[in-house]
Amino acid sequence: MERTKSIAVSGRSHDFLKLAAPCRGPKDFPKLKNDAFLLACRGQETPHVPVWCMRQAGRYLPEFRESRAGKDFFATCRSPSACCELTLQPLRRFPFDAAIIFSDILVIPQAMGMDVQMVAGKGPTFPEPLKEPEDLLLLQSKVDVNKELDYVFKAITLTRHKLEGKVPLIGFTGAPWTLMAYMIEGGGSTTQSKAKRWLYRHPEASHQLLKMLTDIIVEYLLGQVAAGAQALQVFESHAGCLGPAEFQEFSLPYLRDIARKVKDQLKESGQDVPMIVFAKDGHYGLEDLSQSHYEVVGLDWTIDPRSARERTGGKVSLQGNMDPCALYAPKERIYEIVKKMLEGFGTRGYIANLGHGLYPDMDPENVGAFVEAVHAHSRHLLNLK
Ligand code: 1CP
Repeated sequence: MERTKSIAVSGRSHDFLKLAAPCRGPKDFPKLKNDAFLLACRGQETPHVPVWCMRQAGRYLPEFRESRAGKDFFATCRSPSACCELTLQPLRRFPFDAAIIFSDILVIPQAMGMDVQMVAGKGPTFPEPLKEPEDLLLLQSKVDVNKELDYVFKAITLTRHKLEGKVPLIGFTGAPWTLMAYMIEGGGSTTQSKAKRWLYRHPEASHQLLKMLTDIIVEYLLGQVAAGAQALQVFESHAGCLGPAEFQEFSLPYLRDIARKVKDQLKESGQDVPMIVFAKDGHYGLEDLSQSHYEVVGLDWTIDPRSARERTGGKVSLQGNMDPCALYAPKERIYEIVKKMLEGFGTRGYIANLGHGLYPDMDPENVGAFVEAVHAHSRHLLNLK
């Protein structure tokens, strides 16, 4: 305990890391003060509806832009103290009910030996993407996750301490299909046609790559929990360009495998960490996703809250799904939109969020209004009960 206290108030993270590395373990962490998010993940009663935002650590915050100014994106990801600072920034401004570790989904392809750079004005770029199945031989198939991604684990441990138990810390990963798409496209794409070409032309090699990614992701998520993550989100950001049949074959089995394997392994050590699956634009898969071993299904804004509840039949908690662009509305209108959203989802088994990440040109004041509206209106609804 003594140790935890001195760590929590100590100024320099580097000293802390040297100190903490040999004794990593949940018992050393400060006691959690706000567990609304974790309770909601499990469908339990909460005093208010918990809320956080995808990309809450991001360019819309002036302090984020200042911290990141002139620094390479992936070098920032490799610095535990920088990740910790960027994770905490939004928490200093807004009463979010969860923190999400600052990192990126593309650290996995990097760990597999691929070069990924963040190009200004373009986004993440792979100078040498995978072109044909033979290229799989160039990848590191057996990745030593503890070595290659240790910097993420250090960032999580440090951040969990520095959060001082204020809110839980979410760890995350990209899902296999989404990572495969980046590795073949070499960056962002609207059609994912190069990656989809593999699905139709090279189904065996596609499965080989998806399996390889799944194994690494399982290790990676378990490492995040060991480092201190209290919930895990799996981002299938490119679900929308798959049709139902391709989703059934190339995404869903791997999403299920990840949750099952992570949970089985955690159970062995008596741990139970809620998992969230967010398949953007994957509404065709909602019924299946609600039966995939995840406690929470994240939703984008194209799904009506009531219909999402009906289609998931109370099997899971739901997270989402305000259109991020609604944050361009005046504050009174944001309150009205939040009110409708809360009334559609109900207050139980629900985590308010946006349907995707915040954009850089959004006004932090409106983000504050969104958080405030969720807390105020959900308390109002809960008091009526
Ligand atoms: O320089 C910068 O600041 C670039 C902006 C940025 C940020 C803030 C990128 C580049 N990544 C991140 C951090 C990040 N990425 C987080 C941090 C935690 C938080 O949410 O606050 C998370 C969870 C991610 C996950 C991520 N990266 C996803 C999944 C979520 C989603 O947006 O669907 C994806 C697809 C990426 C790839 C990526 N990284 C960055 C960009 C601009 C992109 C998208 C590129 C594209 O497809 O066009």
